[in-house]
Parts: sequence; C-alpha cells; structure tokens
Amino acid sequence: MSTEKNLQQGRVVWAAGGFYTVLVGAEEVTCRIRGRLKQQAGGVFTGDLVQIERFGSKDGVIEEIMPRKLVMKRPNIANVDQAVLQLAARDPDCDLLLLDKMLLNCAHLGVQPLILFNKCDLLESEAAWQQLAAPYIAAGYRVIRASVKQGLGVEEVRAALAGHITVFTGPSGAGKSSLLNALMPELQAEVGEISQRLQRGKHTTRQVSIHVLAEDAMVADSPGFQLLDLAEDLTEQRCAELMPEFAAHHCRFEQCLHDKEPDCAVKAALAAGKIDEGRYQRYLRLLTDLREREVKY
Ligand SMILES: Nc1nc2c(ncn2[C@@H]2O[C@H](COP(=O)(O)OP(=O)(O)OP(=O)(O)O)[C@@H](O)[C@H]2O)c(=O)[nH]1
Ligand SMILES: [Mg+2]
Ligand SMILES: [Zn+2]
Repeated sequence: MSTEKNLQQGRVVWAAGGFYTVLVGAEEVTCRIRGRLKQQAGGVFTGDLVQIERFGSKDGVIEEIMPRKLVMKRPNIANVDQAVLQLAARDPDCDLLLLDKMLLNCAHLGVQPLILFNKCDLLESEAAWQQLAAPYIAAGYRVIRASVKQGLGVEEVRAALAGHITVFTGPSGAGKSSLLNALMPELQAEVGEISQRLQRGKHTTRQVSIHVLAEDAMVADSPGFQLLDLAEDLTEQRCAELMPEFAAHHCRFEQCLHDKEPDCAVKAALAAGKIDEGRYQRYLRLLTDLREREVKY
C-alpha cells in the first residue's frame, strides 16, 4: 500500500485562532497546520500558497508552505504584487507622511503601489484635489480620485485589479472595507464610523482576508493603522533611490542623499519648483527617522 499523501495546492485566504481557510479551486477548506511548519519561515501567512491534505470535503491540514515571493509586514500578507494605498482625502485628515512611508516600503519590497484618495466628496474644491494629488502625479505615481459614497473611482479600481493580487491598505477609517463592498456587494464586510473626537477610524477590520474578485483578480482587505515604520532594512541611500522624482536629476556625488551635499541637482530642481516642497521635506524627515533608528541599535 502506498503511503503517498494525496496533496492539493491552495492559497491561504484567512487565518484566525490556529485555523487557516485555504482556497482550493473554488472550494474553501478549513485547515490546521503541521507543528513543524509553525517555526518554518515565520509560520503561515495569509496569501501563502500551500500544499494540503484533505480530510473529507471541508477539512484538511497544511503540509507544506510553497516558496513565497515576498511578505509585507503591515499588513501581514504574503505574495501580493500590488497595493492600493488608500487614504481619506478628509475625515480622518490625510496623513501624507504615512503615505510617503507606505510608498517607500512598497518600492523597497517590489510591490506596485496605486494611490487612492477616497472621500473626495468631502473636498471643498477642485483646487483642494489638485493640491493633494498633483505632487504624486508629478512624481510619476498612479493616483485614483475616489468617493465610494458617490461611486466615483470604483470602476477604475476594478480595472486596475485585473491580473493582480492586490491588498488594500492605509489608515483606519479610509474606507477600505467600504471600497471592497462597492466592488463585491455580496461580501458585506463590516464598515465602521470615524471617531470625530480623535479624527481617526475605530479599527473595524481586524484580520487580513483575501477575496476572489474575478478569475484573474484577488483582493485583500486589511486592518488599518495610524503608525507605520519604514522597512527594517531600508537605508538612507535606498530611500533616496526610491524617490521617483529624484531619479532624473544627477548630483555631483553619486551617493548624494540630497540633504547637505554641495552641487545637489535635486535641491536645484527643488529651488526651480520642479520637485514638490512637501514631498522633499517629508523625505528629509524620514532620513532623520532612519538616522535616529541607527543610533538606537
Ligand atoms: N464621506 C464619505 N465617507 C465614506 C466614503 N467611503 C467610506 N466612508 C465612510 O468612512 C467610514 C469608514 O469606512 P471603513 O470602510 O470602515 O474604513 P476602513 O478603511 O475599512 O477602516 P478599518 O477597517 O478600521 O481599517 C464609514 O463610516 C464609511 O461609511 C466616501 O467615499 N465618502
Ligand atoms: Mg475595514
Ligand atoms: Zn543630491
């Protein structure tokens, strides 16, 4: 008699309390995991491709974790190739330093970022939109103007999701779950209020969950956050390289951080109004954060 196990491949789409929901084809299988895997490569992440052994139609056990392409730390998810970085244009206030950190982390990891400003129904004018979006469009990022409330931008997002595994990420209260519900009304993900006193969301979504939007598109909802660290192995030099609007300018020193160095082409471009002052100032702030972090270690 053969002892070969009958293994099937699937993707972990949800994890809670030691159980993992693995999608095998269109079937959801509830799995435990082999003890030896708990230590391997940090355990099992939502998004992992795994080999499972089935017991009956609904239950199974994860036997192998397939090599993963990447792991995002915040939110905790494996193997995504695109991230919708979603912020509310208003309510809660738009935290652009947080956005710039998310952009650097994505670029560092090799995840394609897509900036989405939601709640544009709350913007007072066209000028307010321009002020928000123009620096990012000028830097070369793709920016989507959205109001889930009014249905604005939803189909543009749907089109952008084709062919990708995309995670929706950003502050609590940005409307990530609301956007997912607009894309997949059958989902009925829980949506929360904004605390007007604190001007932030109430951390309604507690777990990362992956959903099949179309044959070639998967999307993940994820818990929002207020604070974010730059990736652990991000250096000052790497940050400088990952700022797309700096790339066209060539400084005297190849390793220029565009801070206090002489003959800096980036600073010249800044003075000429070709680089956004806000983006540059936040970049300097992040360099300072990284230096302080180095001192701590
Ligand atoms: N005005 C306005 N409100 C919106 C819009 N989209 C979502 N909201 C509201 O914003 C609040 C937060 O929405 P959620 O979808 O729960 O936000 P979230 O990003 O999933 O928050 P977490 O799960 O806590 O990370 C809810 O009260 C939504 O009704 C929009 O386009 N305009
Ligand atoms: Mg949510
Ligand atoms: Zn420079």
